[in-house]
Order: sequence, then C-alpha cells, then structure tokens
Amino acid sequence: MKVVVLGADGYLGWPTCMYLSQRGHDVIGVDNYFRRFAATELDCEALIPNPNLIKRAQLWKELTDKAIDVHIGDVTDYNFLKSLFERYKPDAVIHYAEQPSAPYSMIDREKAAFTIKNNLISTLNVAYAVKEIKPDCHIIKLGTMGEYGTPNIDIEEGWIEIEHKGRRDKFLFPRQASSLYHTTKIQDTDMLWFYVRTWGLRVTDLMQGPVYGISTDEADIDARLMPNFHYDEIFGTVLNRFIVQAVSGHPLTVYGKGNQIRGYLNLKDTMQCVYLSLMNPANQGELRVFNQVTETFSVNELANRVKKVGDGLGYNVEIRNYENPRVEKEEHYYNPKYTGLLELGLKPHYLTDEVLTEMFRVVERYKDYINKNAILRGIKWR
Ligand code: USQ
Repeated sequence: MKVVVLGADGYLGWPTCMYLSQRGHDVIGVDNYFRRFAATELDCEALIPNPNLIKRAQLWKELTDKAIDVHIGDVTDYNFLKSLFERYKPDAVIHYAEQPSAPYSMIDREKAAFTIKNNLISTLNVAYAVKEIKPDCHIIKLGTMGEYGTPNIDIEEGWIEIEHKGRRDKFLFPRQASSLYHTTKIQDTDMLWFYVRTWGLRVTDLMQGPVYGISTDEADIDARLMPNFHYDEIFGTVLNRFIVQAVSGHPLTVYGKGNQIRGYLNLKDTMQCVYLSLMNPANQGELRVFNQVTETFSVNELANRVKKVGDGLGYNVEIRNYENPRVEKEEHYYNPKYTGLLELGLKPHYLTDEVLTEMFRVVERYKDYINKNAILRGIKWR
C-alpha cells in the first residue's frame, strides 16, 4: 500500500514509518517539526538525541535499503497537503499530526488556540484532501480514550445504543474530556463523523490510552532510529516519566490520590493496532472506532510497579503524592471495552517486570541527559 504518515517525526509517527516500510509498504512521512520546536522553546527536549526526520530516513535507507519519502511541511496548509495527495494518491493516510499534550493545551490562551487550530484544521484538511483527490483513501485517525473521560458507566467501543421514551437509536458514546487537548479530539471525531455521513469517507478512529516504551523491532536496529522519548511534564506520558524519575533519583510524581485509572499500551502494540487497522480497512461510509488499550492501571499501581522493579535494580525509589495540577476525578469507576483490535488479531505485549527492566536499562544509558528541571513545570488546570 501507499501510506502517508502525518506527524512522521513524532513518538508514534517515526516508529510507524519504519514498521510499515519494513513490511514492504511505500511510506511517505510528513512533519512540520512542531514538537521539536515546542520542546526547544519550553526547554523540555526528548531524552535521546534524535536525528531529524530527513536524516532518520537516510539512515533507514542505509541500514535496510528501504526508502521512506520525507516532506517537511504543515498539514494545516491545505495547498501543501493537497499537492502531496495529488502526487502520491495514497491508499491510506495515518493522521498523527496533532498537538498531543494535555498540559501544553492548558498553558495559556495562545497555546489553547494553537491546539484548536492545529488539530481541527489538520483534520479538516485531511477530510478535504481525501474527498477531492482520493475518495477511497482510508483515514486512520489517532483519537484518545480521554475523549470518553471517566463516566460512571461501562465505556463501549465508540458507539452506544440508546432507548429513549420507547424508541432506539445508535450514537457516538457520550464524551466529556478533562483537558482542552482531549476536547479537540472529541471535536475531530465529530467532524469526521459528519464527513463520513455527508461524503461517505472511510475512517478508523483509534481511541488510544497513554503509551509507554522505547523499544520496537525496527528502532532496535540502531540507536539513532529510536523514538523521541519524552519524560517532561508537558510531552511525557506517565509511565515513561516514572522510569526516568526513578533513574534520576527524583520522587515518582503521583498526582493527587493516584487512583486515576487509564487504559495503557506498549508502543509495540500501537504499531500492531495501526497496522491491523490498515490491513482491515473501514468500509466506505463507515466511521469505525476501536478502543486502543491492552490493560488498565491506576497511577498508584504504576508507581508501585516501577518502585518494585527499580528497587530490585538497586535504586531507592521514592513515591510521593503531589497536589494534582489537573482537574480530574481521583476516585472513579472505569471499565472500558477493548475487544475490536483483539478480534482483528492483536497480540498484546503486557506490562511485565521484564518490560520495565528493559526500559530502565535503556534510560540508564542516557541518564546524563536527564534535565531534572523539566520533570515538574507547574502547569495548572486552574
Ligand atoms: N499523572 C500523574 N503523574 C504524572 C503524570 C501523569 O499522576 O507525573 C496522571 C495524570 O494525572 C493522569 C494519568 O497519570 O491521571 C495519565 O496522564 P498522562 O500524562 O500519561 O496522559 P494524558 O495527559 O491523558 O495524555 C496522554 C498523551 C495523549 C493521549 C492520552 C491518552 O499525552 O496524547 O491522548 O495519553 S488518554 O489518557 O487515555 O486520554
């Protein structure tokens, strides 16, 4: 297949490019380096020095003899995106080109406005490029479990049947996010559902939980191919942060009571899930939703797991409860359904002590690069 990956320089984007290329697909990687610029501006660079996207693709070619075409540009610029679609006429587009951080979206009005503009206009442009140039192109859109929030009922896989006053209908599952970033993902889903109904687009929307991990089979070929591994308050996800905190001797930063439960998955499983979606596309005129997680944990469970493994490796890991900078429920019911991707063939990599040990081992190699000032920045929701 010919696949355009938007956001190809990101934590998920670059491993996805390699994963698809390794399996014989023609990959076109697109990025505007938003995250690199934002991380430089906010002094919170990724742990491992990552060559830029052009250099990564050159390295990949040298090491595997497989080509990834790279274009540096902004997906919110419609003429740029349209010209790419005209040139490649892709079979599928994987849309990761979003501002992905909840804390970033809560810094100030300017960053909130950027998040709205970037995420909604990029999604709008993808819908238009597909409709105008390649109407049967399958859109694989990265959504988030955070769209659903933490309702006091079971979370279905995207859709719910409601009976009201004796009549029944099917709707998108109710959603109420707990950050402006997560709210833009709700708006993306609504927009895509509108264009699916109106133009008959084919869309898979992946409701993904927080991802952890550094390693993928392709990244393990050479350290220079490793993903951007963020551990800072803005771009780092919680488990990746905890491992770096443990290695650097910083207390694990449990927000509030730590009973916040989320669905998590290994980076390797993101690759599998996206690939399974690609190989089993949605139908024309269908918005298909998968909940992309493999297991659920509370923050306290994650902290205790990291402490147990870290202590076993000789670290003296301290867990500390910090005042929660976010507005979120710290005690809640959480029971999401996530069977769709398993039915397509997902073989999960669960969070074992071996997986945690492997993460510690990689982070240890780069411990001199850890910027302790980036761990807590004081971004508050209120
Ligand atoms: N948390 C802590 N301590 C920390 C960092 C986080 O207790 O040092 C807590 C948060 O308060 C939250 C949970 O851990 O309850 C998860 O936080 P996170 O920062 O790992 O995840 P989140 O901000 O929700 O965002 C991440 C990705 C985002 C993706 C989302 C999936 O950055 O792109 O959409 O995970 S989900 O959380 O399911 O919405």
